[in-house]
Amino acid sequence: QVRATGHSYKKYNNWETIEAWTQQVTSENPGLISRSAIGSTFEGRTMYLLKVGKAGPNKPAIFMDCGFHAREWISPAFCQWFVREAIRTYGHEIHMTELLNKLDFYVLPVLNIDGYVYTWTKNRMWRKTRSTQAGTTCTGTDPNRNFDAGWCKMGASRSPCDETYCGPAAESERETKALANFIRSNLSSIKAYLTIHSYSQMMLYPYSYDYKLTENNAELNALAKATVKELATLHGTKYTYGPGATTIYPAAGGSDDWAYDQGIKYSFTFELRDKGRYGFALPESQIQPTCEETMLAIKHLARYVLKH
Ligand code: ING
Ligand code: ZN
Repeated sequence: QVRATGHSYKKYNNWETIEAWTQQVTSENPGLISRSAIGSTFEGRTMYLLKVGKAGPNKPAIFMDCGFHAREWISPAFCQWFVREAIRTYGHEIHMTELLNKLDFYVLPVLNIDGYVYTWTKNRMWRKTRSTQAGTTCTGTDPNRNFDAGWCKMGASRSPCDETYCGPAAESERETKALANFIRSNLSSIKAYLTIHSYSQMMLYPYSYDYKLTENNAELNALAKATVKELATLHGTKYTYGPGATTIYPAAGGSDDWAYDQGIKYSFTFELRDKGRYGFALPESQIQPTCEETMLAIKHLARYVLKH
């Protein structure tokens, strides 16, 4: 069977297509988008990062990544959708225009590229990276258990064959190391960290590695409440929200907890649609409604961050 290789925002795109899209969207929108590489994956693929915003001095930034877990295909679809909406509505819609004039969005379309490729070619339900190591025949580390935030202390496994394997050490994966290095190097500008997963319809904030609450828990709670309310205005999609440990499950080594402890006070994990009917295999017919409602949430959050 032959599948057209052209890019579509309403379809799931393979990595080859997404990679070509990062090049094309950048060259077609030079005043709004620039592309850099933050590293490469275990299998040698380039990790492209898009910077979306109108050029200006000393702008604050929001970092957003997609595709941590290979099988969560709606996540990379959302990062692509976000970039399109930014370029499509800049100069036409007042809120997007103000956002892009006053801050930059760093968008990492797929963190776990090797895993994503594997879900297209070998196993649709793969979650982890594709790194190998001496002493085991099992492949892959869970990138969202691999950050230096209570690393492997709970809700993670030290067994390389498990789905939540935390890796041989924190930041052992080339992909998580690249992301962490980029954030460490840009801490003075990054005001918010957003990481997009699926599924469950939840908006989570730290902590997941401990039952303790953050210093700004009340603010994060109020912001999450308002954000999921905004999301629901479009299609009535209901999200729950709260600290990760008590809202989904305790899990150490997550990127949102790590970013928060680096000093990024607005740090959230989004779990997009659905609640389990299709799960990771969310039909392509739901890409548009899911991305449209999530846009409302991200724009609401970004406006809040800009004002605070
Ligand atoms: N859920 C996340 C996971 O990595 C999570 C939940 C969020 C854990 C934040 C730790 C920190 O298990 C999915 N669906 O991947
Ligand atoms: Zn995930």
